[in-house]
Amino acid sequence: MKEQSLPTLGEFIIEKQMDFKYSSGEFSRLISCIQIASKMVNRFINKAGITNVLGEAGNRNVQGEEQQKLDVIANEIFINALSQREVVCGVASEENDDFIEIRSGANAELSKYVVLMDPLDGSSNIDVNVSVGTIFSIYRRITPAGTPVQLEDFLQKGTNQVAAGYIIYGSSTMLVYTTGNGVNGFTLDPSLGSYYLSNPNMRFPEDGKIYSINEGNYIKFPQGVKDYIKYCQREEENRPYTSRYIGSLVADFHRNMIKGGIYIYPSTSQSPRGKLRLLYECNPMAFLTEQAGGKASDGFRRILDIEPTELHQRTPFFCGSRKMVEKVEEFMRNAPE
Ligand code: AHM
Ligand code: MG
Repeated sequence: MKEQSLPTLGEFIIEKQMDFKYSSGEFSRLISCIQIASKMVNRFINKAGITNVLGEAGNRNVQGEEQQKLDVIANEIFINALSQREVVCGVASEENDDFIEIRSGANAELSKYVVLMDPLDGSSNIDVNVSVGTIFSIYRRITPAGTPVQLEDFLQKGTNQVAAGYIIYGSSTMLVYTTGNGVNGFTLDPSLGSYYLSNPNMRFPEDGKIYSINEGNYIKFPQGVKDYIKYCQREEENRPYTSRYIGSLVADFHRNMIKGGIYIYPSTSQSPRGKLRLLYECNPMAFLTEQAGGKASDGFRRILDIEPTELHQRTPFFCGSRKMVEKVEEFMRNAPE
């Protein structure tokens, strides 16, 4: 079979940079840096079963969750790559209580970008050879360049994002990102070590037939979500829908974007604000969703409009094909208190 000669991610970044007359190349370096770190993480994940990197690391993160060894490794790889290359002035991560100020070299304080990330999402799937992912969100700092980065630089509304994306470590590894001009997906050719533009201009189908939710929690869901699940299961028109839940947000999202579907992690009676974190899980996924023609909400309002107050803040999350999200919002609105 003749191989296609697709553009590499590196070529794509250079081409896009040339669209901006006064671009300094700083943003391009930042995306390149994420690309390199993702390949290092990919290498660890691919060899996980034969090296001693599976299992728990023996400590808990700020949200009280047990850290896996690979959570810690991925976190270190991304933070080191970003700080050593001096492409950002600060990083916030799911795995660190506080944001990290980066000012290791002469130019570092001049960087205008901050990154928020979940270095390895889908922790429960790490040890069992099921897809996991990295999620990242990029903002321009608000405080002046050259001064130490502040919490307010990270607590920005999702609408302020300059770029967002994810890496899915799946049956193949892909990097998918947006800078606000649509969503593009790149597949890693492991033999060449390069990402190639395999999925240009990715779009959510307007409607879909897949719903992704942890139904084991059914009894704790709000009435609107319970009603929507029953709607999905009813034999009517093009239903029942298919239920697919991997338990890795990135993987469930990726499949739904390609095939059409909805991902839901609602509030529960035990966790009224849901499980997923606004700043480095929901906002980047919401930005990608909207850029791909889908919709992302907390059941009532747009995710990207939420004014954050805490670094590790949680929110209920409904995202995917536009018509499906609108339907569940209708159930949420009409549900009795
Ligand atoms: P994590 O950041 O600790 O991995 O948690 C986030 C993950 C998502 O990827 C996934 O969709 C969800 O948690 C699964 O949670 P649950 O096991 O409660 O269904
Ligand atoms: Mg996570």
